[in-house]
Amino acid sequence: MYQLSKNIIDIYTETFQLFDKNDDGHITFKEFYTSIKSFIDNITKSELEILFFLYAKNNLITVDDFITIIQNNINIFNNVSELELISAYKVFDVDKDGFISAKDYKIIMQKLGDPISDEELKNTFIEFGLSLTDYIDYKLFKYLLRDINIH
Ligand SMILES: [Ca+2]
Ligand SMILES: [Ca+2]
Repeated sequence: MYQLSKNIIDIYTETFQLFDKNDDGHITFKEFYTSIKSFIDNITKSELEILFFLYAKNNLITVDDFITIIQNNINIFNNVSELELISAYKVFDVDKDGFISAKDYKIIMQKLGDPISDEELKNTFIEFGLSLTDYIDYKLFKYLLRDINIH
């Protein structure tokens, strides 16, 4: 059910779109810095500047550059799997209220090309130990994905 491996590019693309605050298809250093800082407190501005300027063309990062950065520099971030999990969690939380509702979950499965019916949605939530009015919080999300290899 969690076919993140074949959809990882989609997830990175969605993450890129979160970074791209003004939706112009490019990430500026300011957007890059603000977004990465929201994931990782202890990364310094100069570390991010180096990363940015290594990959940026004309001081901008495209979605392809962004995917390359994540894939090539995954170990720059101390806790990369956490970064990926948080990115994925933010993508799943479609309405950005901090929790993944049944509605969010259904929308994201459709976006990922694996649409589920209301019945399947209900059964999935039951498998998670939840009812349809419950939310998947970050802790549960992490637990659910703990054995999934997302590379
Ligand atoms: Ca932008
Ligand atoms: Ca939500």
